[in-house]
Amino acid sequence: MRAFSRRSALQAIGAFAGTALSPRASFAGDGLPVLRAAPSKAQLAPEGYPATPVWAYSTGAAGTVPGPEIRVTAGDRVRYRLVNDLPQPTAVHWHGIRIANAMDGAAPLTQAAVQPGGSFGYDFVVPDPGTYWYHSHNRSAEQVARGLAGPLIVEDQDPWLGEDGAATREIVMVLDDWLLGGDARIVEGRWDDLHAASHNGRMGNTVTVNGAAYPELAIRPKERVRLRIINAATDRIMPLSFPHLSARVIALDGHPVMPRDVETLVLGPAQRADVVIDGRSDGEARAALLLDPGNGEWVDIAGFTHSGEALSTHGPDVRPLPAWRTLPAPDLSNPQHETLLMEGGAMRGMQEARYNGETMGFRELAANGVVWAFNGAANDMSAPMFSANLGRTVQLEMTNRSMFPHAIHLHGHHFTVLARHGSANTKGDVRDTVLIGADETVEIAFVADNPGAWMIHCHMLSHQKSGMMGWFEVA
Ligand SMILES: [Cu+2]
Repeated sequence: MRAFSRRSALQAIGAFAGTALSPRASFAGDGLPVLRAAPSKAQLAPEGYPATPVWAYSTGAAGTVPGPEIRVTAGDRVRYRLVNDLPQPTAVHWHGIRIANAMDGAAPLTQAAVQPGGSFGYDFVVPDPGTYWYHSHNRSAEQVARGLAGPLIVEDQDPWLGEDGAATREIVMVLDDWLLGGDARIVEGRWDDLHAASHNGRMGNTVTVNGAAYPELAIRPKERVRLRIINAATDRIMPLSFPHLSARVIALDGHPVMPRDVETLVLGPAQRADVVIDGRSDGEARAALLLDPGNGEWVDIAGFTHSGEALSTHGPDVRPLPAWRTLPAPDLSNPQHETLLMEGGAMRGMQEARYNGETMGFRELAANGVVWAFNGAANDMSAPMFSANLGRTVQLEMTNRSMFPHAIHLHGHHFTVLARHGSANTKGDVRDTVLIGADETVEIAFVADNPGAWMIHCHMLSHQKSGMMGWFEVA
């Protein structure tokens, strides 16, 4: 999968450049800080290759990939005026935030996409701490692939960093997957590739961490660090491994879990994990972050280079994150039962499905760019898949009858995984995006406590585009 080889120049410690809110932030006429979406350039491939033309967010200076880090504290308001300087309509979705419906950015359901030259004011409160991200939610298979994504970090009101057993420092790691040609330009003209869409989606050939290929991150021996890892890829599932670093997961999709050892961390598109690592104590100078590109051959996508004095401020146990106090527990005594059936894709195509109000056969669907369906309908936005009364617990059984995994994302809510299904899920985990393997069924439950029209879709954006999208209503 590697288009570009690691070069020794990149091994230098400090090659990594983090993102931060620009001190030169600009403001719109209404006083909102500007979040601009515009063409830009980024050095995605190793030095020596040309910079890649991208579409990127900025809050003042030139656009970067990933977009500028937005960092707030739980309970804070986030306010931005999205200014669209792209050649296409766009909208921003604040992924995983249990947000007011009108601010969800899920075009065309919760707002009309913002036309080129236009703008839209986002103003919302973030209720829950955790690791989130923001990204384009219009033509997102193309717009996210072009770079429109950035980290959104919500700090807890209660302290954790620096406490007994916690980390002393954190590193945000936005992982992405780019399909680049030999000139380091994003491969064009394949946005409607039905072959890719009916398989695992549009796979890249260059994995970046914070917009750089093969960065080296500096840590100290024994140093305990919290990694906030975000899979911003459009379609790539990322199995990750952290040999020699005693990795333990402390949160998934922003929500705390009891710290647990992790050998292989599988992050589907849009999923996040907070992972505590301890720097090596064996005198070795480097540890790798490894990724399995799908063939079982683990590749080195970033390094942790150890230098300086050992920093041992902790025992073996990891301090759990403070619990959320904001999420109602599902009432499973009398839930509203709903089902989601996923069908289609290569090797097990659909006989027929409803699309645009018509029942179509396989060939006609494909001619319309459709190869997947939810409950027998493809991208049906005419009516909700189900409606729940405000405050009702919904128990949703999701069955994947296809040969490919899917990363199902519910907007506006976090849900509890009710049972262990497949290798990727653990009973009781609270998430906003769940991986469902081929021929697996996953049951989740959530309290429908957020009124509005909420999208539910596969976050493999090639799948979303080609049929795996719908919505549910809370009223
Ligand atoms: Cu999918």
